[in-house]
Amino acid sequence: MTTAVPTSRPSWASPMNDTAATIGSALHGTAAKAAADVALTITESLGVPHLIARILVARGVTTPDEAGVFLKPRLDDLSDPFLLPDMDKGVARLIEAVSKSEKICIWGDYDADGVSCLALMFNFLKHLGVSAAVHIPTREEGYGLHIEKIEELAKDGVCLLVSLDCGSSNAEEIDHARRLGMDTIVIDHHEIGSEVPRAVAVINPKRKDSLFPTRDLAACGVTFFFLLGLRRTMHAKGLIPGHINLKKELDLVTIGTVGDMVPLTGDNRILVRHGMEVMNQRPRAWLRSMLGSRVISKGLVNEFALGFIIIPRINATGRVARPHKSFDFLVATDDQAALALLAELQKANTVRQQREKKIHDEIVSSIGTDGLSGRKTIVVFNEKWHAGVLGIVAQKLTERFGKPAIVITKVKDIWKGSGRGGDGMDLFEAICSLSPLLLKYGGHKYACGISLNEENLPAFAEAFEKAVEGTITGRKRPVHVDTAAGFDELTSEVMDYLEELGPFGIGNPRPNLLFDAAGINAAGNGRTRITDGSNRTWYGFYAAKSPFQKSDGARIIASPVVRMDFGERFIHLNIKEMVTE
Ligand SMILES: [Mn+2]
Repeated sequence: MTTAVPTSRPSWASPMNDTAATIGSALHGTAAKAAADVALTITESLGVPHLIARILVARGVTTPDEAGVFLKPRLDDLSDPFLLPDMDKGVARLIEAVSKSEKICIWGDYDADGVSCLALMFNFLKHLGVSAAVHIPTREEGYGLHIEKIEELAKDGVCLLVSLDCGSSNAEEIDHARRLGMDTIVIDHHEIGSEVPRAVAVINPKRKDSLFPTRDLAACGVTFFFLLGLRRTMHAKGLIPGHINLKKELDLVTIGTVGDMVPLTGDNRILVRHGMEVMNQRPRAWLRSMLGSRVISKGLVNEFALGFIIIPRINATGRVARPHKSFDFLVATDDQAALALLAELQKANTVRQQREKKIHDEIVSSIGTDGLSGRKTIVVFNEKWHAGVLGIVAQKLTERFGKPAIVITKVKDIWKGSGRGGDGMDLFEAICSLSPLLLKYGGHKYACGISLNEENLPAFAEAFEKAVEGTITGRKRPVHVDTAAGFDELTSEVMDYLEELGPFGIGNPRPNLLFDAAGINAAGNGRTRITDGSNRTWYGFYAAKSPFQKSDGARIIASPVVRMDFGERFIHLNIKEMVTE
């Protein structure tokens, strides 16, 4: 019962392309009447403004109870960890390893989600007096479990391997580990085939037999639920003296959850909401270093700080240096150590930006400013490009030219590429249809990774162009609208309530409202002046590519935000779409 179309990127990220608006409601007749009734009941029983109630209904809320949970989600509202498959087996095996003092290795991934999982698990084991070995493969080694390293770990006497944010597609490696006397617990969230690896436990909400309500957890979410289950079981058995505080670990869960771009709904929203609170109230050493050195300028940790400052820095070490630095940073307990590690992260981030810019500029100058105007796709390759930044470069090309882009480089003897798709097409579907030309491939609707042999490069570029030509619908992603609203509904109280609908991001974008404006004018400096029916003036910002015509009346889709100007609160309208016909 929602008219909202989730965006593929956070609502606070770069402005969306000008798109055809879906104005008006998809709800008609009895459905619309039912929605209006629910909104009224929510307003009456909770005393929330009617506009807020309508937005809640647009986001799938059907009762006042659900509305209450949405506005004030408690950690107690999190799903039961034991609804995840194999949870009991995984918990039992880890407890056995701890009680027998077995050597444990935790194996992760080099991105923000992978590193956060490791930090979560490491911190918990440290509480239990266990010092686990930590392995993070570099990009050169490649994602996932590897036979060579597993053999090395076996020689070192590791009995239990905990595979975090990876492992779901490593059946062979896990079999090999078992033959060497090493058990494996997989804690992951990647798609998993019908053949589940024969590990002691494969804890993954995407398993077909999973009963867990939130299918789209990031791996750090799965890890957090594992730790909740582990803590509960250890308490019941009297194995933990005192209390282990897991709430303070929610900063890590937030980094991985936002970093992996999973929808901020259900359990994810609860985790990130409380994670933001934890970060603002009790920043740990890693965050104190960022606040103290003004990498985050104000003392305000929000969606913007996460998406544009924190996560890119955590990711940068895995792209251009050693991912271990980010892990060390996140588990640091000493302020001096955190500060020194921050300097390394900052350096990695600068290098990352430089490499990205160099490749991007090179591509743009080679394909021309029109982005190969005759073609629907951009496929470019060069053996000198650095593999760690290809995805970001592809993203920028897609945003700039509005075409799916795949950027490919040579790693050892094979060519590896990273792609981003555009509106109105399914990138993964297009790639699947080209599998005969590829060695490996993976991804989803908007992003993919591929590897192929050199001789197939030109054929792949041609075949990709054809595949996309066939699938592209030409339909642009519509701007979502939660509900129509009146200007007189934009009160200070409503603005406070709007923030309670956050944290905003993928799956939970900032509300967009449809207004009837009496007049619209350009007001200089990119600002737009809007006059409402009562002749009041509002200001907004319209990030359109083409300037709009002055108009005596228009419907606008806008997201209201509070801005501080000269110490005063102003309601500012971020205009997403203008409908002037
Ligand atoms: Mn992940």
